[in-house]
Amino acid sequence: MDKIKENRKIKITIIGDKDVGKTSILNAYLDRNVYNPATTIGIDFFTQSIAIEDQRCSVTLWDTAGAERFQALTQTYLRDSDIIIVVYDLAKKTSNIGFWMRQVEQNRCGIVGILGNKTDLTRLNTEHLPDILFPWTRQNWKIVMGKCSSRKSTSVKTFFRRCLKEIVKTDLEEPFEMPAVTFVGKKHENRTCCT
Ligand SMILES: Nc1nc2c(ncn2[C@@H]2O[C@H](COP(=O)(O)OP(=O)(O)OP(=O)(O)O)[C@@H](O)[C@H]2O)c(=O)[nH]1
Ligand SMILES: [Mg+2]
Repeated sequence: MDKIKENRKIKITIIGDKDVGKTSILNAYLDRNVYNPATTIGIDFFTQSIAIEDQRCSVTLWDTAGAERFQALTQTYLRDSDIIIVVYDLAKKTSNIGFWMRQVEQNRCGIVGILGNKTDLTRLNTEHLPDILFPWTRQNWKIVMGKCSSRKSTSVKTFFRRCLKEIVKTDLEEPFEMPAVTFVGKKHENRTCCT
């Protein structure tokens, strides 16, 4: 229970194709009113202090660039992430989630968020995501799925909160331990299989 009072450090990294809205989502989450951000070059980061349940959390948010030439750099920032959020564009026919999940699987992280952005536009994506995600569902992580629009900051905040709650919940889960086996009863010394 002492854990609850500590300041929990949480690293969130946001990835996905260029222009899906990663920076816009972070701007919405942090209440920064930037509507058309410049394309991300390399990497950006922001920090935030937030309370989830009774747990105080210092959150570092890493915003990566979707452009292909930055993919090696993005991979290095995925390391040690507690939460990786894969963003895709609901206004595009295909999501490219398979590609990003292959980047995710090379890292250990507790929570993977799959976030469809641009709900304010006409939805063109008709993919059945559970089928796409099926190869990864047996991994040792939790998948949190949701949709948002960076134009509607509450939708973004709700999704991030869901992911953060999962982390705090996981922290509180006691590790499973096999109970020590003790045999109670009379000792049968010199017993053989036939006696
Ligand atoms: N309609 C609408 N447009 C959005 C939304 N989110 C982002 N956009 C627009 O999509 C474009 C790309 O947004 P960014 O946030 O720069 O995308 P990004 O994923 O960070 O792109 P890179 O940094 O290049 O990887 C911009 O013109 C945004 O204004 C949304 O929810 N709705
Ligand atoms: Mg960006």
